[in-house]
Amino acid sequence: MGVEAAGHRTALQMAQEALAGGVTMLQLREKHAQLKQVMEQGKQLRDLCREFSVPFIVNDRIDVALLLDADGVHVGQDDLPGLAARRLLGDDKIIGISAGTMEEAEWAMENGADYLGVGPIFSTSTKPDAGEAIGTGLIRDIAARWDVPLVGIGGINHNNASQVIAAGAHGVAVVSAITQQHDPRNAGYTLAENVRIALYNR
Ligand code: TZP
Ligand code: MG
Repeated sequence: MGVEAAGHRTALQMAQEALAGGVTMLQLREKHAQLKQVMEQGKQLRDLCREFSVPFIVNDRIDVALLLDADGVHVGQDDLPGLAARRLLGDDKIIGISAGTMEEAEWAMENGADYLGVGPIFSTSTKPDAGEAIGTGLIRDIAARWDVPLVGIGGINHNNASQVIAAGAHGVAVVSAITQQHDPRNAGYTLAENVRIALYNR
């Protein structure tokens, strides 16, 4: 969820609808806006997540996560390492780390990841530098090696989420499957429901 949301909705309205639909975690992902604006929006998103009892995660920025008293941070392979994030945030916060290869997954595990974000599973236009789609094989391979929560990301929607869960993911992370939809609340509901059904059937 970026500060600039799609269409006529603000990021806060979009988040409110997605949460009302039943999404189970929200990440503040903003790469371009001024930090004072990110902090302001972040406070509102954090308070909203607290109302819905849903964890609020900040992407990339450990400083912002700390200042907002977020529930955790998500770091990529180019961001501050997980162990450094842990020193700053402490043991009670969630630290998620991205992995697109087994080597990156190893690094993430060595860095104390609480969950791995694995992708891009399918092709995506939301993140132009995400690289080629990797499919669900890496999720299968990581799940066979470690007992760590896995979250698939990249081109996931209510139609293909079940494939990701069937491969061994515990959840999915999406941008466009909610933010680019006419009815984000219903999109969030359908996605969460399909994930629950796929987890039940695994
Ligand atoms: N990291 C890997 S793919 C991706 C990120 C942030 C973008 C996901 O967006 P979408 O619209 O769900 O494909
Ligand atoms: Mg990052």
